[in-house]
Amino acid sequence: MRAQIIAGHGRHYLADIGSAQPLQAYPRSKRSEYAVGDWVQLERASGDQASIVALEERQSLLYRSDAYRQKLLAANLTQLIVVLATEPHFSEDFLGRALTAAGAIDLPVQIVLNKTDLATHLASSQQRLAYYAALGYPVHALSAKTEPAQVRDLLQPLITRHITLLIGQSGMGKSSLLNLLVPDAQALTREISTALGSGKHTTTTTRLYRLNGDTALVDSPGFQEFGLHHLSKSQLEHAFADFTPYRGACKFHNCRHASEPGCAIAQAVKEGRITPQRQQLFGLLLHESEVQLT
Ligand SMILES: Nc1nc2c(ncn2[C@@H]2O[C@H](COP(=O)(O)OP(=O)(O)O)[C@@H](O)[C@H]2O)c(=O)[nH]1
Ligand SMILES: [Mg+2]
Ligand SMILES: [Zn+2]
Repeated sequence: MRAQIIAGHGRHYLADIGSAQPLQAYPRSKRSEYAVGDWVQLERASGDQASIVALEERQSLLYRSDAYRQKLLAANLTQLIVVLATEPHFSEDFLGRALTAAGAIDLPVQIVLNKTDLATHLASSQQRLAYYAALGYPVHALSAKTEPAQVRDLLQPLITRHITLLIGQSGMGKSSLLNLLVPDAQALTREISTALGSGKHTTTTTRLYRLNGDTALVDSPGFQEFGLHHLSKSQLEHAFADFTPYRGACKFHNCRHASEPGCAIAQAVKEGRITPQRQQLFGLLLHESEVQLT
């Protein structure tokens, strides 16, 4: 029977088979790891228990990694929404890493700037995002708290017929947006936590909420480290949209775009066309990609 993984906790997964109650699903092989969003084949054991016997080919897989291992974020996504806020101050390092992870697998990204009602840092936040808007990332400024109806009207068409991952540092408003878009999200969240026995770990679990047949939202927990050790230099270059106009323009073909003579990226930074933060992030990510301890 075909099912979709909607949550997981250790080696214990919840699989949606379309009917009311998801099944408790366990991998057959010790080594298998599944991501929320994966389509699998189940064999029912007893009651609501099932074994996962096969994994369907993934259309996409988003993950982060440190030097030791990969951490699957979600599979079969068609879009990423990065949720930022005017307060607390959002990290451009986090935003850049999310854009890079998505860009490396050609996953479209939308940026949401939440909490526009907190006016003190609104203008500066929008200014920080203007650079990304100019790169072609759609930026939507909104307030989940004070304008829920407008937010629903704005986001609903953007997520329809998409499998969208909401990603962001904690406190930015992911759950608030989810609650606006998924009417029974809180009840569903409780059901999932109960079914997984992960009550204490609700904030560390990624969950998929199906809105209808071809629309779903995936809520992810905030996490501290967004490592991208798995990306190669050429994948990084591919994911940096602001580097694209300068491809092949550096003097040395193996240029690291730091301080080499004749670097077209360094020149663009000097002329104010690329921000120094983006050049620094590239250097950091390139360094990570070279630290392979496995
Ligand atoms: N002022 C203001 N607060 C908001 C807004 N959206 C969410 N919050 C608050 O920000 C905090 C974090 O929101 P939450 O949705 O839990 O963020 P998450 O950690 O990203 O899931 C909560 O106290 C929310 O009530 C907003 O538009 N304006
Ligand atoms: Mg949350
Ligand atoms: Zn260069």
